[in-house]
Amino acid sequence: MRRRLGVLAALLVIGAAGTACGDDSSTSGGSSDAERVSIAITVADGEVSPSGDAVEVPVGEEVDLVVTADAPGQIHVHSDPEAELDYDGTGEAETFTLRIDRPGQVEVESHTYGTLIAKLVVS
Ligand SMILES: [Cu+2]
Repeated sequence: MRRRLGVLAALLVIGAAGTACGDDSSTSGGSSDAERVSIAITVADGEVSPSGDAVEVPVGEEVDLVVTADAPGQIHVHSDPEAELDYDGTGEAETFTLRIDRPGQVEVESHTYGTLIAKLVVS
């Protein structure tokens, strides 16, 4: 599936190059100005929010999980490789930065409370 997309993309690139032959002024690929995704996660009195929201995340871009909790715990990110984020739960915001290099769906769970916090839709 991904390989076929890759071939398609390569064909499109060849087609584009044919029309702009010899013109190398287009330095493409700068996606650094993309809006950074930040997900605020709150844990209070054993309740975790959000609970299962789908969040669109660009592939390969950094994502901040900003955790504010009233007790220590752990967030589990079902990425590949997985990430286990231990937060201190001091009531102060704690920021964890992720980057997911592969398209797909990544679940962010609270293993402390057994809930789904968010689903990252990476594309
Ligand atoms: Cu998990």
